[in-house]
Amino acid sequence: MPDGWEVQYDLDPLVNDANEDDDGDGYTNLKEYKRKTMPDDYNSQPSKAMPWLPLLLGE
Ligand SMILES: [Ca+2]
Ligand SMILES: [Ca+2]
Repeated sequence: MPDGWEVQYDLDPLVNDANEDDDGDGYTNLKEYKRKTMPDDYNSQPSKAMPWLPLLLGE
């Protein structure tokens, strides 16, 4: 994840926190980044209207 993105959401660019889930919404920081949702906001989650997206992203 780009450092600028991490700083924007109060994540630490020096730590590999891609697999952390800071806001506890069930999506890792990396997944939130890929889906352009907010990793520090529980209510900002990847849309469940696009169940095919993980396939597209190779997850
Ligand atoms: Ca999360
Ligand atoms: Ca979130």
